[in-house]
Amino acid sequence: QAVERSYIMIKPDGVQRGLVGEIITRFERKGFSLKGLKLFQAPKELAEEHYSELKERPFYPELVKYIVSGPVVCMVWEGPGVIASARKLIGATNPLLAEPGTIRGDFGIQSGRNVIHGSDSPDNGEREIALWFKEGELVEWTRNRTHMLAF
Ligand code: DAT
Ligand code: MG
Repeated sequence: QAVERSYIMIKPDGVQRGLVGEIITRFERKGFSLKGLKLFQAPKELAEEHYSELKERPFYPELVKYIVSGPVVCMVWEGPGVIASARKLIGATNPLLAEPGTIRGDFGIQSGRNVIHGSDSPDNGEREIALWFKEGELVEWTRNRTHMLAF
């Protein structure tokens, strides 16, 4: 599995509900490496750009309002296959349909308040990381995997 980076963001409802620690714990214990982390109040233009692919959807204006309604936690997680794996940890877009055991399945009931974002492809991951993080905000380090991996 190729080493990838995913842009993971705890949305304002996740922050307000006190789920930050719980969510970080799930990525940490899975074994991925945290490369960037910040609490951030997004400006409207950034939220619009982040979701620009959804511009024509009826829920787009509400979605942008929701993302800027309070601080978000921006993260970069790195590891083999992290894009697909993170989406599994996160669960389906609609929390009502998301499996129990996933973040959305455990903590939500509405698509419009689904707690967390995760990149859907390596290319989008890099696009989103460049959008949300400035040069110098990411830390280059290697997690010691001696006790985690068989090689
Ligand atoms: P995901 O976040 O699972 O990648 P997406 O990229 O299709 O889902 O949509 C981005 C966000 O837009 C999603 O997290 C919540 C919101 N959204 C999507 N579909 C919606 C809908 N039918 N009603 C309200 N919000 C929706
Ligand atoms: Mg998406």
